[in-house]
This record gives sequence, C-alpha cells and structure tokens, in this order.
Amino acid sequence: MIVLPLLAAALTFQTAAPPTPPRFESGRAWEHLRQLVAIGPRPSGSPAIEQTRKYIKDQLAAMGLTALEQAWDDETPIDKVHMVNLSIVIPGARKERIVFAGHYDTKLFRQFRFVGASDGASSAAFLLELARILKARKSPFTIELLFLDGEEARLPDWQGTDNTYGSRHYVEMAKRDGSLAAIKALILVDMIGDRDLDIRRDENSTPWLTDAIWAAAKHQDLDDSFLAESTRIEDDHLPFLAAGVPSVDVIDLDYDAWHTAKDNLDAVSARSLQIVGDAIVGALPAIEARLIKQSQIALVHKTTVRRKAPRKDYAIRLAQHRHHRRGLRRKADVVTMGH
Ligand code: 1BN
Ligand code: ZN
Repeated sequence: MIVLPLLAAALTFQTAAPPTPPRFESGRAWEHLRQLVAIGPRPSGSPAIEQTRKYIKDQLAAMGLTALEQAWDDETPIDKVHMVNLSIVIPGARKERIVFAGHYDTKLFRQFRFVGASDGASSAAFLLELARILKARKSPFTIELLFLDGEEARLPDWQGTDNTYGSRHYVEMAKRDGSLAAIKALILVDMIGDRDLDIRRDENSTPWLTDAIWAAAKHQDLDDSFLAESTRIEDDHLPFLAAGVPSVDVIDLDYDAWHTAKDNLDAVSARSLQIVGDAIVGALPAIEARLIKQSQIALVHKTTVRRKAPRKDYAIRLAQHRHHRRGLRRKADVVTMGH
C-alpha cells in the first residue's frame, strides 16, 4: 500500500514544522466592521453597545477565546453611564504582557445618525482579527486584547475628564490589583479605516515603539500611509503613558468624515485595515526583541546590585568601626593627658 507511507510522511512533516501563524486577513476584519456598523450608533450605556459586546464576545468564543468583562458605572457631565471594558488574554512564554487596545463605543450625537465606521468600528474589527492570528502564534510575551468603552466625550467637545473613561478605569484598577507592572507595552489603534489612509507619528507616544511600527511599514513599502510627519494626539494611550507604560497610538485623524454622518462604509476600506495589520504585525518581532533585551538588562542590573550590596555594607561597617576606634584612641589620649 502506498497510502500508509504517504500518510506517515505527511504526519511527520506536520509534527516537524511549527505551524506558521496565519496572516492578518483584512477580509475578515472588514466583515467584522460591516457587522458593527450594521448595529447602528453604539454610544456608551446604550442597548446597541450591549449588542456590540455580544457580537465581540460571540466572535471571540467562536475562536476559543473568552472575554472578561470589567464593568463599572461612571459619572459623566450629563449622566451616570454603565460602562464595560472587554479583556482577552492569550498566554505567551512570559507572564509580562503586550496590550493591544482600541475603543468600541461611538460618540453620542443626537442631531444625526453616527455609526462610526472608522471611529469605533475599525478598531474593534481590527482587534477581532488580531485575536485570531495571535491565538495561533507562539508569542514570547502574553498578549492582551483590550476593547475599551467610553473613549468618546459625552459632551460635544473633548474636554477635561469627559473622555477616555475606559482606559482611565482600566489603568486605575490595574494599579490597584498590582497587574500594571506586567504591562510592558501598549499598542493602541483608533480610526484606522479611512480609505485615504494618512497616519502621522504621535508626539505623545513612546518614540521607540513608534519607530518600530514605522520601520515595519517602510520595510513593506507602506510609507504612503505611515507618514514621516508628526502631530500630537490625546487618546486612550495617555492614562497608560502617565502610569509609565511605553505606548503608541496608531491613528488617522486626517479624516474629513470625522464625527460626521459621513463616517460610514463609503469612507473606509479593507485595504486600510490590511495596511495597519501588516505594519503592526510586522513590527511585533522587533517590539518583542526590544522588550526581551530590556528585561535581560534589568535582570543583570538587579543581580549586580544585589551582589554589590553586602560589599557596600561591609565597607560602611569597616569605616564605622575604624572611626569608632579612632574616637576611642582620642578619648584615651585625653584621659592620659589629664593624668
Ligand atoms: C479619537 C477619535 N478621538 C476621538 N475620537 C480622540 C481625539 C479627540 C483626537 C480630539 C483628537 C482630538
Ligand atoms: Zn471620535
């Protein structure tokens, strides 16, 4: 029988070669984006955002992933709103984590129907497709996917603390439960669906993280979309930066449809999601390598300091001992002279 040796060869091949992680498929991300937009306006606290959460959780469950809900009620300038962040953890070789985040709420507009195809749907759709490929990957760091609620201001203008409710709550809780120290980097995506994609470097973001993503984009000839120009952006990465977490915001704010009824399917494209997917997934090995090097340096530093400490103690004790003896000798001289 020729079948058996062939089957044996096929099985050997399967066990010998590690599975290559699947590529980011914008077709899948696009389908998520379409489904989210079809829900309609999804402001925090609405029945529609509850439906959005169900969609996200069901999609993750179909991939074999469980979303943890972080729920709380927050006071906004106009009302008290029930908010929920969704967190998914994909274990890696280390317990230290790289967090990928994005918001899934849409801004509340009463004057027109705002469905946030780029502003709200693109980030959530992107994270869902990222979950699929990162689950299939052997990662050196644990990966966390974070779907943030309450990014948008409740009032028309972005002012004071009337925004970034979800990220501020997450960071506060992570500080309180001691899990913040394990977060080694945050990669935030926001408004990445614009069919005419122009992403500028954000001056608030951590330079080495920004460099890693822009270098991966350049390497793949994506520098038409990842521009060398800079701008300064306030977004969900600020609470993480304030807490000392290296963070980057990948956002296209050069978007005519921003916060208008025109932020719909006509203004976005699957191609833009692919470009961002390729740049971020392409940058991940360099980001991981940098963090591994950083942790090795920190380890060497820790062991050197520990080894040096007793020597320093000994030196101090010796000096103190000598000083004490000198004092005694002086006292003895005085006594002798007095006699
Ligand atoms: C992003 C999407 N943002 C709101 N919706 C944050 C932001 C607010 C960015 C004001 C720039 C200006
Ligand atoms: Zn917005």
